[in-house]
Amino acid sequence: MTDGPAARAAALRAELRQHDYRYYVLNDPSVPDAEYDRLMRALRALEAAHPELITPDSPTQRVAGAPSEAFGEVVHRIPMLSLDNAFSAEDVAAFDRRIHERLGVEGELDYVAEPKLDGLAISVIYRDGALEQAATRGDGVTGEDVTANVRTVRRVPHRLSGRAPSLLEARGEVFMPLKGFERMNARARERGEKVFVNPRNAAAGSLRQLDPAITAARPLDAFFYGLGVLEGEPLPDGQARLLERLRALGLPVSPDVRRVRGVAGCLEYYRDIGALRGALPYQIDGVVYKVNSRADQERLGFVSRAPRWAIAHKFPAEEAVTVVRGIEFNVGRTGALTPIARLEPVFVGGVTVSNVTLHNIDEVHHKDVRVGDTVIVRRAGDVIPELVSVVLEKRPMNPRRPSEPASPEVQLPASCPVCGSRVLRAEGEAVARCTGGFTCRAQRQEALRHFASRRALDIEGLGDKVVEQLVEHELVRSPADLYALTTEQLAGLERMGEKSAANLVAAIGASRETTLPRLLYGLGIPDVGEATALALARHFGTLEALMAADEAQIQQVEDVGPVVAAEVAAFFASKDHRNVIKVLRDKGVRWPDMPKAPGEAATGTLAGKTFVLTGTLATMTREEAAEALAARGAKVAGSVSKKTSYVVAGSEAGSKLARARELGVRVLDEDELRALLRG
Ligand code: 5U1
Repeated sequence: MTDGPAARAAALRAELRQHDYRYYVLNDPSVPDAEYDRLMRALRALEAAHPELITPDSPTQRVAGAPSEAFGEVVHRIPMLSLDNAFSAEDVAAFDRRIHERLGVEGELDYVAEPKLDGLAISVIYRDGALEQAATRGDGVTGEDVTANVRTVRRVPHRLSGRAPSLLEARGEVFMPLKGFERMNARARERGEKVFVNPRNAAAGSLRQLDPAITAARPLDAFFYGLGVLEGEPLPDGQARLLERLRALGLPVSPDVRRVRGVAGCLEYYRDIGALRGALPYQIDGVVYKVNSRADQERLGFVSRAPRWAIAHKFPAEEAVTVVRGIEFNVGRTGALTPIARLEPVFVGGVTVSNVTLHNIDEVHHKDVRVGDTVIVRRAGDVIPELVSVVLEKRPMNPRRPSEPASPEVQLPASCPVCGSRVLRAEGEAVARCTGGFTCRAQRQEALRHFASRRALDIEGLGDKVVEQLVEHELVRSPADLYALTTEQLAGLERMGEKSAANLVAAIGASRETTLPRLLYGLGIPDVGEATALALARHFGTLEALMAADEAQIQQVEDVGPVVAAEVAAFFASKDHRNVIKVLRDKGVRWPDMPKAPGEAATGTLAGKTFVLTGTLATMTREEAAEALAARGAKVAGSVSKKTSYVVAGSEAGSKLARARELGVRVLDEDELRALLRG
């Protein structure tokens, strides 16, 4: 179907208006900002190509956000502007070039760089030092009177400090700090109430409450960064001085603003704040650069609704909209079935995402994800992409019964999609498992992959593709079969030459000399990670002693509870598993006995060191990192104190990172952690 430009413009306008209404009036947007920006760009491009199609009420022609009729109206003495956006270093360079050209100056310019808070813009008027009125931006010309609500925001002073000007209109942003946002949503979830999709909407929804008592109960905060009107004292000569003055008057100003020089200084700030973003206590979506000199600002002036002397440099969008093409179930090493949404590939957070895990069937039902749904996908920093929510308005409906969705609710399969064995879900457990055990190809594959992994038997060259083929051609059924493989058999596999086959046989051979903790970890006993494997090995000293132990004896091991003890006992009770161990031995796999040393002080390269892990690591889970550290004798603690030796900070690290900085505790990134683990 090829709609004409007029029809396309009308459709885009209708969709943008609908989004404006949900965003500005209901504080409940159904799509991320990036999607809104995309629609707006499409409409702008269409209007640029067909100027006859521009209508005065087109969303491209005004600042969205008509004030709600529920509040009194405030006409701003000076319109509240918005900012143009830069999305790349080139955009920033072009902004700086335009300024040089307009001012007719050369050399590096003096800028003030500030975090761009993801909140709600407000104007606050103080007369003779007393808070008189607060208003939202609204459409930039007329806002809503939210004085009673802003009075409840603790950091916004009711009286200014020191000698106050006769009239001050300060402009800034009301926002909800992340901790408060999470706490508020957790409480709402407990009570079965509606949760906010992000801190910005939570801030907007909280400030635009008709009952100020509700606003007062919400954890709001504010930072100020601009000026509307100032009477009774001279205007500061630039942005840096303005911020100093606002601070001196007792208004909160972001502690993260910085004076920078030229494009290079701006971009350095962008990188620094970007790296710190996950550790900041509030959400930001970019940074703002402002020409510092007020005289220069005045000469530069404004264009339509934005100043020429300032620009927002946005971070890459962390949320995007895409479509679910299918929902499949992956079978893992322990048989756990994990629903995976296959997506129309989408670029988000700097990478293309085609799959997201939905964790378990409860999560699928909770989010009510169905095939064909339009969904919001999020990838923040290096965090694994997640499916945030379904855009229900876009759900395809059954053409014959329009009140019913076209796709049915996703059901847990009754049988394993790989081997056809029965799928069981134990009472009270979120996870459903294939009961096929080693007869299931998927489980065999995952078990082999795990057995060969670096922290288990460490067989170099036994990658996913090789494992897949070994299982498919039935060359290997259990890890013990690996030790009977010949160069000829391996050379017959796809993409495997004589040389790599010989190398792999050699690597398998070399893995025969191993340790008891590595073997125990590599066997893939459910819930036994590296640290538990080490504790079991230390406690029992030999595999025979562990295999002879009952649940009660296994529970004697430090940090082993009844659930893990039951898993370990059940694993060794299995005839198949005992046989695998026997064949491993027969094929020459050796592990020296461990010195039995219950209660002995930890040994290892990191003995005596205390680590705290925070944020998300890119190449391992926090549990894996903790196990690897424990296996090297380190202690892993939950909170940072002066006694902490290192804090390992992944992306989105929060208060623990801030605390480490406060106490001067050494902070490691993931590469440094890996180096320590190796060393
Ligand atoms: N930090 C900051 N955010 N922000 C938003 N400064 C800033 N300035 C703005 C806006 C809309 O506008 C003025 C430059 C007009």
